[in-house]
Amino acid sequence: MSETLVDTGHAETHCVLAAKDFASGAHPVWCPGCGDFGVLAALERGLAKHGRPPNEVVLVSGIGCSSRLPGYMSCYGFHGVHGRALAAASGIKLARPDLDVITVGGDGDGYSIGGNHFIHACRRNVDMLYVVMDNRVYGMTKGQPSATTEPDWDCDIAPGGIGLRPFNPLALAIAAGANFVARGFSGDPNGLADLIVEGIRWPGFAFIEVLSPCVTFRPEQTGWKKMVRPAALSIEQDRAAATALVLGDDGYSLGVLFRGERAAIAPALPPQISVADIEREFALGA
Ligand SMILES: Cc1ncc(C[n+]2csc(CCOP(=O)(O)OP(=O)(O)O)c2C)c(N)n1
Ligand code: SF4
Repeated sequence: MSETLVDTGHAETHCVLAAKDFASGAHPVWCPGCGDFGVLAALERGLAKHGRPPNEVVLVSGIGCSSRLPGYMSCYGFHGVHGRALAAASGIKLARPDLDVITVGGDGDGYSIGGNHFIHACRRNVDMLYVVMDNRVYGMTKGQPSATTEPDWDCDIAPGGIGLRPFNPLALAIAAGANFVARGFSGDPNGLADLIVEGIRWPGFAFIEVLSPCVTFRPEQTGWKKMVRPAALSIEQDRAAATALVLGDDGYSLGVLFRGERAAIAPALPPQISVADIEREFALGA
């Protein structure tokens, strides 16, 4: 791996990398055919293309099949509690703005139990990337409806469907203040890798909603490959127009749907503090 230093305000290393440099070697326990395999491949390819070495990247997740992903990659990782990944990621980015921080997880983790944190992460606009593997179901706990499940999806826990309107994560992200909003598909790992590179580099909170089928509890989602298509339009700056665009969309348009330029929270590196400094601060009688 050859290295060059580029001037980005922080000391950032840029290298020639391959996707395999980000593979941990651990074999995923996901069901054969799970969409999350495609997202893993896209992250490995995207990070290699982005060019920062594994020791300058942190992957953060909550709980769920999709949230296992950091264990399958070679870089720093934080596997937290259910629905609280974005809080941990924000703290990591504020303490270490020199690192690239990427949060990954599922729709249950990010939109149901973590819905409040999602909205406020968009509002705070901390400079990081959030990738949600949306399969419109809680896969890990065997198939309960989530915040994005269709109202008429019939399952054991809700015969005939839950009858509730699913929420639209892209509209929510744009309205709450995210700076970059895109949709990808696990069946197109190269297209998703490009979105990941752009999302990492875009200043502020970047959100990529990924259609990632759960072949075990939602086998009909394998049909998504026939429904997805490139988005006809992408909106810059105008949040009202972008919200109207994503609300009017059928949910299968892929690509960057919105780019904004709200001021991002991207603090300078805090001063280095040693353990001795902290001990002095707390010394009794000092
Ligand atoms: C506080 C808490 N509540 C509930 C659970 C049980 N639980 C584990 S994973 C999960 C849902 C995961 O769904 P999703 O984020 O969509 O991920 P998927 O498994 O579909 O990838 C739930 C409810 C938990 N671990 N912690
Ligand atoms: S249960 Fe669904 S989400 Fe979980 S690994 Fe299997 S296919 Fe993937």
